[in-house]
Amino acid sequence: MDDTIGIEPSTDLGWERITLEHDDGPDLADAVSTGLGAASKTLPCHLFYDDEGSLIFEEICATPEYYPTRAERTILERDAEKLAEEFAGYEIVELGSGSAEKTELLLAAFCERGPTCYVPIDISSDALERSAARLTERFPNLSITTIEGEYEAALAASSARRSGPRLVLFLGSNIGNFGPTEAVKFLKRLRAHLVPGDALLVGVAARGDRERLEPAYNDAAGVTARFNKNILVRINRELGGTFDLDAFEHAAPYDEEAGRVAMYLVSQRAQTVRVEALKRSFTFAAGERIHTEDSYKYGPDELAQLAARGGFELVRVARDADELFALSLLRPGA
Ligand code: AVJ
Repeated sequence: MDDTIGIEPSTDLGWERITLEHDDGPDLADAVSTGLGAASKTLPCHLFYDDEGSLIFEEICATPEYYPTRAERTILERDAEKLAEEFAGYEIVELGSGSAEKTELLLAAFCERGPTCYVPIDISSDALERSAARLTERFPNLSITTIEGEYEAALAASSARRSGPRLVLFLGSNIGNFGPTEAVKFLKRLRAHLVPGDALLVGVAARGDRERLEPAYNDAAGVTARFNKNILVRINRELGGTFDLDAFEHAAPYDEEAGRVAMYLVSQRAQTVRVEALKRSFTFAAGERIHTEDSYKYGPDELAQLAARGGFELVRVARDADELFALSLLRPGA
């Protein structure tokens, strides 16, 4: 998994691409076979982010209901200068960089001060290509190493090539895909890639009202529903699946106690779906659900606790005026 399968020194100045193996082909087949074969059907949420899914996610961020992106942007706009001053000369590594539109606010402040290295990590090669093209064009003194791969393998690859102190960005509430136990485990593994002097900036949406959260994950224009169903589209295209997209409905209830929005695809009738590449069929009862994502909300205090258990010390927290979102600056603990 963590073998580098391609390093391509760029023809474009200051841009290098690293490609690691990740979930297409056999990995996708395995994930689907295991997930749909389970008593309680589930599919891992990273399957959303093929090239098409990454574009749909950008559409979600622009819907009036999905507030986390805008809330985080207001914090970054306000704090970019301060962060650039504090971390000038650090290499910036980003987990799940996507379009890197918010990161661009930070990079502008860093590049203003001097040459900057940026290492975006994502599983969508298109998202990496588009963002790197845009950023190298805008910032002549930015050097970029894109790493296509999953978080941990990509982090390992980035660690092997580190050139100095690093600021790791884990923005956009991506940590919310982990429940508390997995979040702590993930932070511990992340901690192992950092050294004293490095820093971690985590952005996460706080707990909130059902009235705000449920529409954010079930927008009126149906973009989130399309995003959710993109998993089925992928299975149909990449594995010869026969999912009827109209026979599944998107659902995203908020569990107030857990502080979690869970996304499901709900079978609208009893049905059997064939997945040719697996030589397997899956039966669904009417109302049976496929669990496709958890999106936990963590307030700053909760995040500080998770961070402490994961081996980090909280330096400070920045919040937007409505306290919908928090950016926590962490340092690896001793
Ligand atoms: C990218 C994981 C942060 O959980 O809010 C958005 C993904 N899913 N709408 C989130 C998502 C449905 C998003 N994260």
